[in-house]
Amino acid sequence: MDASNFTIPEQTLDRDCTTLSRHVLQQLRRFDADAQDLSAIMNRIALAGKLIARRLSRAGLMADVLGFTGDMNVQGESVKKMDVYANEVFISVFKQSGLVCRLASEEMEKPYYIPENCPIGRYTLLYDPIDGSSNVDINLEVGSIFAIRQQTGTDLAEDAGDLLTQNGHQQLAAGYILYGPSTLLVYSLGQGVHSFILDPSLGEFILAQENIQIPAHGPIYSTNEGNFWQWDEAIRDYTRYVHRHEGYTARYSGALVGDIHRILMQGGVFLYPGTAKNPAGKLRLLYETAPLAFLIEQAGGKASDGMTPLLDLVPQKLHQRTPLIIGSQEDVQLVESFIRDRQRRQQEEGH
Ligand code: FDP
Repeated sequence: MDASNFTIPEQTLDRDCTTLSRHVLQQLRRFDADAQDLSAIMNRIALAGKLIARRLSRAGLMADVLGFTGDMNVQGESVKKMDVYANEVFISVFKQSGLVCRLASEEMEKPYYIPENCPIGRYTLLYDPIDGSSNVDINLEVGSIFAIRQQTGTDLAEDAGDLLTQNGHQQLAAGYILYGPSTLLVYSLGQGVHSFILDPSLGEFILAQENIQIPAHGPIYSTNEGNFWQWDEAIRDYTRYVHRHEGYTARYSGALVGDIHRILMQGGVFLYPGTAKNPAGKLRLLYETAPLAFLIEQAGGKASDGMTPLLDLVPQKLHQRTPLIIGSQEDVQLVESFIRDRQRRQQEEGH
């Protein structure tokens, strides 16, 4: 038999063996207890992703998966059954894991404490269990967003005060899981951005792409233009600009994770600016915008609230919202230039 026949299975095997936990250890280039912890935390996040993906794939066939619970969450939004399920999945995979001491999600008013993990697990998991939940009932893509932070202080008062002293640079890792035609996990430990695809036959996330770089400029602008008349004039000016110039195309799926993933791969900008009714916009700093900003910056992109780099923002409250302009360097800079111009003109006019 020709010896070259052996090279293909070897390559395939090598690829199939690069699982998420192995990749984390390779990235950290150490095997100490902290590295093992981070690898184990990522493994648990992956397990949560698998459980959520499994339920989503059968949602239409099972009772009590789709639709609303009838309750409102802490943000005043109607809660979907999938939001509750996914939130609890993250809690259950971390209970008795010895890994994280606190979990904070946009679905819970206060963090969920796991005191038995506290002497060992000094980490906090911040997450949005189902992002883009309006897509769940119509079988379109949704996502989960996560970030890992080191807990500082004892937090005996259980008010998570230390989270209100940290900016986004202090995230140890961040990423998202995209539940689309395949289930994709994209993460960064602060050393580049890497994607994994869930291989259902193995039940493992397998490395798909390492060191993803976002294009410096791209054609896509992604925003809910239904809010046009509620936006500040600067954002309206930017939107008029892309309408009048060639080379731009609009894409907006209603699920932030899906829209961000498209921009990560193809370039462009996602905008969720403030509106007249909600000047801070809709998206949450700790669970959505800071993790995504960490990831996109690691891929060579840029993220801001229009004025300040997103990762410099320190929340004043747990569920703080922030405007978000994120994506390719040049496209984010273009949006920011419209904001600065408008402010300069307002100052000149003495507003
Ligand atoms: P959803 O409320 O459906 O969970 O996270 C909030 C989010 O979705 C994003 O995923 C999405 O980009 C955005 O809100 C959609 O909001 P609008 O309907 O206001 O455009």
